Amino acid sequence: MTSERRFYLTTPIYYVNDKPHIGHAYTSLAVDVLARWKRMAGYQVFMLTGTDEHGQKVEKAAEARGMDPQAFTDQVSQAFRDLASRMNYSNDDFIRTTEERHKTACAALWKRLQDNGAIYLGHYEGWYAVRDEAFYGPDEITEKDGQKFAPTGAPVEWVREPSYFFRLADWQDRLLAYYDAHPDFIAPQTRRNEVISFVKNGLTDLSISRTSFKWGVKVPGDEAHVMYVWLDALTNYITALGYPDENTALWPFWPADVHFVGKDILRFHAIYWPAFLMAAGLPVPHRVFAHGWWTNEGQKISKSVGNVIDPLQLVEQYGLDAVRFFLLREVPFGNDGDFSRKSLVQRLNSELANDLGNLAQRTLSLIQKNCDGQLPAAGAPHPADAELLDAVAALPGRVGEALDRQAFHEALERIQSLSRLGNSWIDAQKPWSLKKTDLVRMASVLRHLHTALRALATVLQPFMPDTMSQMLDQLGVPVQARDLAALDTLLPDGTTLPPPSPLFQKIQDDAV
Ligand code: ME8
Repeated sequence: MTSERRFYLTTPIYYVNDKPHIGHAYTSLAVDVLARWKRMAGYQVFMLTGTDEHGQKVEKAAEARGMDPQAFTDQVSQAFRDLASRMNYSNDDFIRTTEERHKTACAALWKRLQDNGAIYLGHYEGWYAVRDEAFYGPDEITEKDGQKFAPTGAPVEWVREPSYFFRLADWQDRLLAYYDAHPDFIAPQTRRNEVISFVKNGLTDLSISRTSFKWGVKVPGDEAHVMYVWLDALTNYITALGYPDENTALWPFWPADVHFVGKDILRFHAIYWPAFLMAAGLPVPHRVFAHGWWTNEGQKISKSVGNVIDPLQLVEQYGLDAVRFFLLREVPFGNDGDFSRKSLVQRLNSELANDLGNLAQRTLSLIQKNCDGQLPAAGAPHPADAELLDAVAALPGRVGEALDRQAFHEALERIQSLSRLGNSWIDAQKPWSLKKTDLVRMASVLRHLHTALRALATVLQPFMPDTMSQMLDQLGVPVQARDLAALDTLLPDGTTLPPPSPLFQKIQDDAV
């Protein structure tokens, strides 16, 4: 395979200070859908997720539970691993920053930065927010009731300690030149503009080690220091490919095609990370996509408000694929979105049960009843066919185009519009009436509808893998003919189709 056919995509690695919630499930879901799509399009894909286990925030969380940090991180990291399997994510690796391979990679990157003159020893004095694991300048701080806060709302504390610094200020112009030469590096556009204006305002050197606590990767040659947790965390993306060994089978996946992140951590990925990489002489990722923030029924999701949404509870109640579909369908990827059970139920009932489910059930029952469950042959072309068949032929390209921009909602809208077209087409062609007047045309109409359903089920696989696999079973599509290229080959006439059963149930939810 050529290098163009490789695709590497990552989720953030999540802090293990608390159990996973809907926001974590959401980012990983988006990554999973794109990973599955690219595999289906013939790419060699590597999808990475994992947990970020060092730093003061995790150390404090362990302390608060009276646990040793390693035992604590073992426990919470497992909850993220379980989430990945329950949500049916297709990650190829799950990385933990407490693993030896990662410590090796961090030490190697540090040495390379040091050898390249990008690091110096100094003294840090300034504001630090443990919740964000981030340093803030004096102009960013506000005060309320005697407590100082970062712009994110996180409380800050004054830190004064010896520290190694990364010469970030040196990279200001080169970063701006990089953004300019690579307009797709930061998405969406509004966030790109924010990053550029932040960098234009001036960068200061970045403190990259701490001495006031121990829970981190030790700085090589100066063990009184642990590495700043963000330098440690970002390195995970290359650790997983074998860094510092650049001869591994996975290393050709670098640079990453897309790092998916929430908008809260874009600065780290779009400023610090490319600067570290350039300073180390390593290639910079192709793209960082920062999606928006979920609120719950209009409220910020927070433990203190008590409105944290447990993704596994939702799955329990509504089914895995319904939840996967809803999360990416409801909100334009990149925008903030509000989670509401009412809109979840509405979407599932109207788009899955009514539109797609009905189209499948109507078509497959008619084939079962009127064609002895054998896939009918398409008859002579009819002027009405083009409307449906042209839309079917265009579907994979249109979905792929949207997914290449990480516009998941648009991909689903394009799919949805074919389901709607299928329903209006079946109503207009009335195969149930043709049964009495023109059996050849009836067979042809049902065959075209089958072709449309096959395309719909194929392109929906990344979003709803289990349900679409059942749908493809019902459509008689062999397992080896379910990728995008297979759509170019028609199924043989007469293929036996099993008796259909409804794929989506309407939800009655009295609570909404
Ligand atoms: O920041 N809506 O980890 P983290 C949408 N360890 N997405 C949300 C969300 C919400 N309400 N809440 C969380 C870290 N997320 C670092 C990352 S990467 C090298 C290190 C998602 O556990 C979103 O992707 O705080 C956000 O960026 C991420 O969880 C933050 O996870």
